[in-house]
Amino acid sequence: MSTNKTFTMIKPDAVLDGNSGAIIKMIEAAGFRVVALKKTQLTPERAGEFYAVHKERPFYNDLCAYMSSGPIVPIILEKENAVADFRTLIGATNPANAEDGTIRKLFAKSIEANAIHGSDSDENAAIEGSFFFAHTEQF
Ligand code: RTP
Ligand code: MG
Repeated sequence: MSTNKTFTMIKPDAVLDGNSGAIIKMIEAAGFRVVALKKTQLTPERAGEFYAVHKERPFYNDLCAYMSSGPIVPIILEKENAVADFRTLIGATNPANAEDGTIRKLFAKSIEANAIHGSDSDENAAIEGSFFFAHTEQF
């Protein structure tokens, strides 16, 4: 079996609501293995760097303010077909459109405060994972 990695982060709304444990439990129950995990907080500048791809989007400034407003839990995960399967597990960006049983359907508050991030490609998963974790922190 060949596995690959994805990167996720539990966003400030979900961490502050005390939902980190329930979300990690769902992730592990879906067959993902935790490779690296911690709790930290982004500065607005680092949030801007993480979401630089969205620089020209109208929601960029709000997103950077929100993502630096409280603690986050970044996690590297491993599984067969990790990136695509994880996007299925979290559901649509807007929780109003998310399928029943997805993490965003269960825990997201709004299109912005949507509980969790999921990488959109293998390449971005590697870039995003190394944004938060040294190689010596990944097992
Ligand atoms: P993510 O990158 O966080 O996994 O989310 P995604 O791929 O489903 O959505 P993306 O288009 O990459 O947007 C990144 C994050 O920006 C916020 N957002 N706000 N106000 C808005 O219209 C809006 N649209 C997106 C969300 O927090 C989204 O997850
Ligand atoms: Mg995205």
